[in-house]
Amino acid sequence: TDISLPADAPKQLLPEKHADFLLQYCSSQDNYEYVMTEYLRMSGLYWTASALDLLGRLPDLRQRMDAAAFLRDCARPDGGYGPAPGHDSHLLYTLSAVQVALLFDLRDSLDAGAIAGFVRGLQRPDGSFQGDRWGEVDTRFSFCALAALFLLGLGDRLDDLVDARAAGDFVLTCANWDGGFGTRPGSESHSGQVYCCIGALSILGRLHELDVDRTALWLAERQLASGGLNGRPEKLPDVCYSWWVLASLAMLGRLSWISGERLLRFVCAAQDPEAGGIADRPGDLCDPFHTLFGLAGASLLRLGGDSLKAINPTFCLPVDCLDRHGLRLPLWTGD
Ligand code: 3PZ
Ligand code: ZN
Repeated sequence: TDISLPADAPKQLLPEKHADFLLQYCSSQDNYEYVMTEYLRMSGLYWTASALDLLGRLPDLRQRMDAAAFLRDCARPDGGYGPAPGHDSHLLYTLSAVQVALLFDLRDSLDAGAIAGFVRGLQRPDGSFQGDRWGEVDTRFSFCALAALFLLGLGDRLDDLVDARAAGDFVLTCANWDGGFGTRPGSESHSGQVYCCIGALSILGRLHELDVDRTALWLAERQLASGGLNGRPEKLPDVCYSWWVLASLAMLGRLSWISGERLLRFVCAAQDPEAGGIADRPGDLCDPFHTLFGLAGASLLRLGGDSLKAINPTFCLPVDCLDRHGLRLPLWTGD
């Protein structure tokens, strides 16, 4: 289950094209209703802004929109954030809101205490997190909870705010025999879930408790002949998995376990050379989500020349953005 790259597909990264695509995307009504559809608009803004920042073009977006007003309108009385004004809060959009605030230098306008209270209220006795008051549990939410607290500058107070020990223990019980991780104990391994679990453990400083080589091997096996990576065995390659897998390997100090050149060729082939943007795979429709994760992957590989800023693998934010806010997570070398 793989694809072959079209012979006429682009072979170079086209950064200026992607900036045009992202800026254009936000101003087109049709697109706005598709991905920037209300139920995920806060995340859509994060994908777009983070990608533009990697390209050095965030000021263009800053000029066109009032991020401070949008954040204010999406804040909820429970301390969390919804995807758009009037929608319920959820950990997914709360993390996106904190990421947006950092990108736009609006951290001081957030009520860190209220957000921390919202996050704390979603932890369960076994250490897991539910995404909202309705109660679905998923390792994605463990990552969102810990990442939001860390990005608020509360990294050294995690133990006072939540049960950090139990949070890490829960994530570790979601490890599978194959080296991957699932949504809950015993569920099937998936690249996106592996990223969330490794990200959570990286924030907690507990990566050394993993069988690192077993996990890195499962991740490395995601690369197919096309150069692309899949989310689990027998599935098609997809550009967004280049991020989930690559960032996980970077956090484990095992980036060299896949071929960066072949992956970059796959990502380049998924670009639209006319309108800009990156799709899940060559020939498909481009969107800001795959554009961000394609660029972020290329940034981690350091093969795109000087056109991309360096990215932090745990938070998918430019390193200079984290530096500016004094946020530092010691990078683990994997041994
Ligand atoms: C996409 N979401 O549920 S979604 C997402 N997918 O909100 C955003 N790779 O229309 C965009 N597939 C495009 N712009 C797709 C985010 C999904 C992931 C779907 C997808 C990605 C292949 C089919 C889940 C972080 C946050 C959310 C997700 C993953 C990671 C869709 C479908 C789903 C969604 C949005 C639009 C096809 C963009
Ligand atoms: Zn995808």
